Amino acid sequence: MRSVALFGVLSTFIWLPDAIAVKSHDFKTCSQSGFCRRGRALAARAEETTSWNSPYSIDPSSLIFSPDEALVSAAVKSSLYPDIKFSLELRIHEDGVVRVLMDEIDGLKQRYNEAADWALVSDPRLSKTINWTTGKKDLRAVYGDKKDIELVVQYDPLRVTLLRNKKEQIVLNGRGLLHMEHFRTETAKETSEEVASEEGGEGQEVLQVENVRAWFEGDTEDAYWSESFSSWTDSKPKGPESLSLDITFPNHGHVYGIPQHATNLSLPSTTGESPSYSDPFRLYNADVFEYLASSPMSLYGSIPVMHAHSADSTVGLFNAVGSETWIDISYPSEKSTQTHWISESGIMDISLLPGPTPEDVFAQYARLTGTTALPPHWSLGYHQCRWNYVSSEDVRTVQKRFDEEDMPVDVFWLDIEYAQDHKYFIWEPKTFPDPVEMTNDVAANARKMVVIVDPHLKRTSDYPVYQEASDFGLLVKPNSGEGEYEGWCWSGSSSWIDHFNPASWDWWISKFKTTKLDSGFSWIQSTEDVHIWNDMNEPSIFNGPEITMQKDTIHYGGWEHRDIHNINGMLFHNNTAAAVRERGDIPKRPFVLTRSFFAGSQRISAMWTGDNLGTWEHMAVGIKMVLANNIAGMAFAGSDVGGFFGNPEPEMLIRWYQVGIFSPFFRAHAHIDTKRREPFLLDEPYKSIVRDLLRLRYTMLPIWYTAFRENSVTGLPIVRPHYVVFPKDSTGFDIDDQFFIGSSGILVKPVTEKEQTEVTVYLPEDQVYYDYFTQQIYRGTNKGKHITVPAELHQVPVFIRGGSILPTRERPRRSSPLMKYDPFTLRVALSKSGTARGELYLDDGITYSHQQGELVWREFAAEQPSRKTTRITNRDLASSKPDTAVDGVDLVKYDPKNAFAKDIAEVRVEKVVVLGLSSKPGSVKVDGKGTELRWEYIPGAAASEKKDGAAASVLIIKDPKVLVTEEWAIVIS
Ligand code: NBV
Repeated sequence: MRSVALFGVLSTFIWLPDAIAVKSHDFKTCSQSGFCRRGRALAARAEETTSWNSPYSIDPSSLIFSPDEALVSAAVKSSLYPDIKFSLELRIHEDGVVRVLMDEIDGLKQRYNEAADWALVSDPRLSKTINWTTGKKDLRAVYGDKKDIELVVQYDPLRVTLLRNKKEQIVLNGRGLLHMEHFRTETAKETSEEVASEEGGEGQEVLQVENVRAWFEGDTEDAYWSESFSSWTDSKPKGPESLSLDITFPNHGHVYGIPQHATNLSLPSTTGESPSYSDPFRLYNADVFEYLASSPMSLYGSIPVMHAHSADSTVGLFNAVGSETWIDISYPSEKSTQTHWISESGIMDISLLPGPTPEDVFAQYARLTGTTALPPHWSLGYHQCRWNYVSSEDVRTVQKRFDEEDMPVDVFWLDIEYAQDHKYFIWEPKTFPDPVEMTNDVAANARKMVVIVDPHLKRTSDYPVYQEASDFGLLVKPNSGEGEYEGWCWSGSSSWIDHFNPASWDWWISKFKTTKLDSGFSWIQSTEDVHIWNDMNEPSIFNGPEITMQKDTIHYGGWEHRDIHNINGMLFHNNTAAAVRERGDIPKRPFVLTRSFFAGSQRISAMWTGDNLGTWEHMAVGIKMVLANNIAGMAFAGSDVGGFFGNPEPEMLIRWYQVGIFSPFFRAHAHIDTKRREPFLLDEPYKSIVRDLLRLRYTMLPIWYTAFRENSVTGLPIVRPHYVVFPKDSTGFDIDDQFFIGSSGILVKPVTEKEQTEVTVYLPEDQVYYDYFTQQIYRGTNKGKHITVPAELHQVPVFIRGGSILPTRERPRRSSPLMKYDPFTLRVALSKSGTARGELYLDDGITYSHQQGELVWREFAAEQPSRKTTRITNRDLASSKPDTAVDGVDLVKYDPKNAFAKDIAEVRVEKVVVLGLSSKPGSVKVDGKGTELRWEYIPGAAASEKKDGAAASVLIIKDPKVLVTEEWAIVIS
């Protein structure tokens, strides 16, 4: 066993900037993981053999169709093991998604089959319009509105192909790498050999079978029955049970997704020349100390969802698997992608998302696993964190300093040192003698606190949370299946709650109650203004293999940790979020930040990219990681601003704030050994630059919140890479350093390199783009175009796509709730043809009343009814889209005069700025009112202008006396 004390000391208190190095030896490579080795060896043998054929086939006589034909099942056999039975099931969903399930039947054991139960938001609705045609060689279904999708299930060898317009989109087992290792007994091989020699004549035949098996499976039983890594041995009581499957996209040259990895958005090949990408991408939630900025290694969370993209179409794939999974990617040509998925255990449960547009794929994935619940509005503000604010006085001082410097902030965070002996919930009385008063002082400025609750429970009887969990038998069990699993973490000797055990759910929820319970501990030392941070939930265990839990530990239902490892962190943060939501009289939206996550985590929590380094590379890769998480549905994402490790110089810190203000989740955080770096500590001019950046974030909160609403309904990402917005523009397919915010039309390219004074920005279309700050015009072309723009330290390149209307709130406030009644500014950025549109979504930002229709959702539009007239209108959107859901709840009760709308009835538009008018107007009036409005016109280029860098004309309409919640039209003529 490693030296626990030494690890603690090293990882906690020493950070050597010159010796940044991931401890690679702590984590397995594919060649150190038995099943990955076997999977890759299988692929290598297939590659070498021209006559390679998959041994798996369907018995056509076994096909059974459900009455409506949406579901078909069949018996599958492997020619290598004729006695072993497998089942295949295909389900076609209403939206065209195809779910492919395969399992071993009547095996010696049961494969883990509950991953989808945790990941899926509900039971998908099956199609009612499928008609299968059974042929001699295959089974086919043609479906879709245009009857352009075809699913072909070939019998022998088994192969599943999804086509659109006769073009192959996704092929399963096209390369014959499918291998579901059946359960066997350790002595099985010897027995067959014995039989062979005893039975003489038949011996030859048996040996031949053995040879064929060896040809397919290898002949060494490599790591079948136990496996060692470093000083640990995995007892593998179930023996081999891995699943290998090749998934090919014959007509798609780019794949994206499968977070979390520190890598490019367009995923690099893992089978090519690059020494950094010689291993497959790995999904095995892990606490990787000082992770590399470019690597296929695992990180804290896993979402097995992938997009495959070409200018023709986008398709997706969701693999509901909770065990360790490795994914090889190769690009046999510029236009095609091969992937090979190797999982340690679990059934096959793969959903093919037919697209054909990125929007469709997001919707299809959202129907499976859900969307981000609308978070509390304040959580889109700025979060100030550090390991650690050391006392309640420290918190008060930090708050005071923000206020003295007029810097907005919404949330102060407390890391593990608030807790006595790292017994979470229990305040250290010496440093935090008055937690409720402290929280109230923060709340007095309409701010919140977020406090960390890690999953390791100190094993001591004076810690009621541990003691209760132990008494109720809620803890994970060691491999014997008896007693309590014990490991080492911040709290020393610790145990972990088994959140797979339903009995733990209500109990965990009760721990967060802020009132006294009849029996048991509850957190009376907290208030409803305290929200929660779940860290270390991979789970991170200092003395465990790969810093996590032994795979043979036992969870509820007798499942091994190996089966559920990647799901484990999600259950913890989901139950925490339920607890935070339910602790008061009125359910309020919880904010829970999680480090570990899985498919479905988006429904309830935000994530961050863990312990990044204070380097430019990490700053840059953080953007790509946040984009990848957005692709995979986990949209409420961000990276530690400033870098967790290290002491960023002011230039780096400023650039990092420029990244942070454009991340869905915006938090500054720092390691305990770093120097204090709160923005108020900066010297001038840096301090003022950061103040302006913080204010810019707050100005744009309406845009962010509107993007969150859209994401919560459609699954469309909050930050969007180019291929999502311009799926036909192949130049954008590799771009991951600039992105759009929601549907707002904002394009951002943060600077992530030292000493930059200008940057190149790609404009993907023949449209005008306005510099957000200078209003200069840049004009893209149909083929796309690169422009170079200034990017001095105080400048972050932000553009408004012509045709957008941005609602902002420009009055500086201390925190976002204080902006509730502030007036709006509308920036109308006319398109080259003189039109524009934008949306604004608002609700109380705290409760669930929006699900009862208490909301305001407006559309602003600019049109040119005649050459000389521009009309800017505001109309209600919610009532014109009565079937539109928010948070998955239909707006059946929507009434434009709802309580929230009444509450903000007086909120007005204080300024309208129109960019790109072609000439000075003669008059500006509110339609139906005779009086001329106050306005000012600064002559400049029209939206149709093609000269880059020219300043656009700007019309500023001052206080037009129009309300946000009312219909009106402003006529410029
Ligand atoms: O709780 C301490 C840290 C936390 O600040 C950080 O954000 C987490 O990612 N935590 C990890 C544990 C130890 C890090 C070395």
